[in-house]
Order: sequence, then C-alpha cells, then structure tokens
Amino acid sequence: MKTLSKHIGAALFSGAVLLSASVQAEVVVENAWVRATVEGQQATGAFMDLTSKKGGKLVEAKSDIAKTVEIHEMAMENDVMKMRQIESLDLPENSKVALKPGGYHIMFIDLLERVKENDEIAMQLFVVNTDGSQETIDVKAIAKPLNSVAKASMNGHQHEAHPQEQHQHEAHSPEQHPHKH
Ligand SMILES: [Cu+2]
Repeated sequence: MKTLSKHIGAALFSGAVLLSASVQAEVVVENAWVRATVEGQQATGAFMDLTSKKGGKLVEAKSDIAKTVEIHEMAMENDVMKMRQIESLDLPENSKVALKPGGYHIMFIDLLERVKENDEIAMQLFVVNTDGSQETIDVKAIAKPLNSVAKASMNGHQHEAHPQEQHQHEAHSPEQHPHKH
C-alpha cells in the first residue's frame, strides 16, 4: 500500500507540474517600476528584471499611457552615452536581464498623462520564445518619484536631463519630440 500511494502521489505530482507548466509564463517579471514624471514631461522609462525560463527575446512593449513605446539600450557613441531603440532584447535561458537606468529600458514617448508617484502603470510585453511560441505578459509597474530614483541611480542616465540632441528618436518631428519642454 505504501508503494502504491507513493505512485499515486508521484502521478499527481507530475500532473500538477504539467498543469502549472502549461499555464505558467515562461518569462518572469520582477521589480517593475516606472519613473514618475513632472508636469509637462513627455517621456519616461520603465525598468524591471526579466528572466526567461527557456530563452527568447523581448520584441515589443505597449502601454495605454503613451503613444509610442520602444525598447531602448544605452551605448557609447563618440565617448557619449546615448540611448537608442533596439529591435529586440535577448533573454538568455534562465538568466536575469536587468532593465535599469543607464542600461536597457522600456521607453514611453508622448505620454498621454502624467505618471504620478505610486501610480500603477499597466503595460504589455511581447516575447518570442526560442521554440517559436509567443507570449504576452501583463506587467504592472509602480511609479517611483523622480528624486529618490535619481539618487538611487548615481550614474544612471536621466532622460529628462539629457540635452535634446543626445536623443535618437528620428521618427519624431521636432514639435513632437518627447524631450522638448
Ligand atoms: Cu530611452
């Protein structure tokens, strides 16, 4: 009887594992936050940790709070740190990819409303897994105030502090430029 119940237990257990695998996301999102904005600010960034269980890439992000949402990276160009849009962000299997100030980030351009401290900003991430399957991940990111964030990221780039010419949103005409005040 002991052996039998053991088997039943094992069968139930593996069944539970299969079930959870089919409903569980392949990509885990942690520590999602958005930089709160000040009046008149038209762009901001979202940051988080992404871990893909079987590997894949982040190909798109969307949110109702901005007309345009892009995936950005920071890179040195002529000794100047600049941010620019990337097609996709690789998510190697089982390794945490940090989106953080001064590095990769989700860029909200042409904000439709102000992002206030403690607001929950909803966004969707679109991931293509290495096996070809696609996944949409709903993320809720908490808005953190400008000042505490600026202090926390000493070397981090600050979108709103950059001179306009350091930005590479070529698709935007000057009057639409997110960093014009
Ligand atoms: Cu950016």
